[in-house]
Amino acid sequence: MKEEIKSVDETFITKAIIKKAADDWIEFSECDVIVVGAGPAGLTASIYLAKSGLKTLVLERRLSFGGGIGGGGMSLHKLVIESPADDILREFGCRLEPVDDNVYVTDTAAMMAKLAAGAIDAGAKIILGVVVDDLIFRSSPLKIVGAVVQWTSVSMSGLHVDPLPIKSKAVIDCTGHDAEVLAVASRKIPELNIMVPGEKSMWVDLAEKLIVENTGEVCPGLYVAGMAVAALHQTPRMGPIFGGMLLSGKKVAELVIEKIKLRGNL
Ligand code: 48F
Repeated sequence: MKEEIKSVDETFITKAIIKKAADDWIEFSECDVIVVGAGPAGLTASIYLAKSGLKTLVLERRLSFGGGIGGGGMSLHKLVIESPADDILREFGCRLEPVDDNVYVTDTAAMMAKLAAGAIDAGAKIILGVVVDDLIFRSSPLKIVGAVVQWTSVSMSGLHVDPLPIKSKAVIDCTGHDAEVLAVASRKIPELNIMVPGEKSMWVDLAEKLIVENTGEVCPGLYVAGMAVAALHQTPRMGPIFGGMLLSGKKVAELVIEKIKLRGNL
């Protein structure tokens, strides 16, 4: 005989959600790393950051993760991955189909799901529906010490609602083509001398190489990975080939882990 469905009072649902969400926000209001954007670069970075034991918070504007993965190439549900980035996807159980020597194709849905599951299983906290619209900074020495967060829905409404600050040892801009966090830093903290000229037109091989090469620290406490690197360094775009995004995410994680360990904070 089937068990009867458990009866749950309406206000119990309300209280459980508010209490548990508040617990998370309080817990993560001070963390090791804030990753802004849950696209391929942000998800990959958060996997390795969380695996290393760092308290990692991923803040994503949309109500879904994956960023540009879901759109595949011109909305076709496949993406191209070149080696050695295929190893990263294999590590998280994503199936790859070889199409040439060291070149593979995967399903967009599989890649989104496997990277996100990898990050969550490693211990990263992903919060959807929030936008990072500013940074917290200190001078002497000049450094970034956190990010400022607003609900996406509030931000879209145009209502005047003050956001909330979250402190961290590092903030990583993984916001993609518009490099939104760096753009804010450039506009609102001019002493950082950050310029965001935007990416160049397509040149796949060069783009993939330069994305990984230029991934790294922008100023103390602020890092960049993924397509935001191209916007910062005015390097070419590459379209729906994703090896560079994954390798960039992994590289930034390694740099942040190294830096935080060096500071003796871990
Ligand atoms: O755009 P996105 O996928 O960036 P990425 O990780 O990868 C780029 C590729 O998708 C593709 C490409 C590579 O071949 O050219 O375009 O560099 O993911 C960025 C994520 O950041 C979120 C956005 O919704 C997306 O999911 N995002 C952008 N700005 C903010 C943000 C913000 N200010 N606050 C929170 N999330």
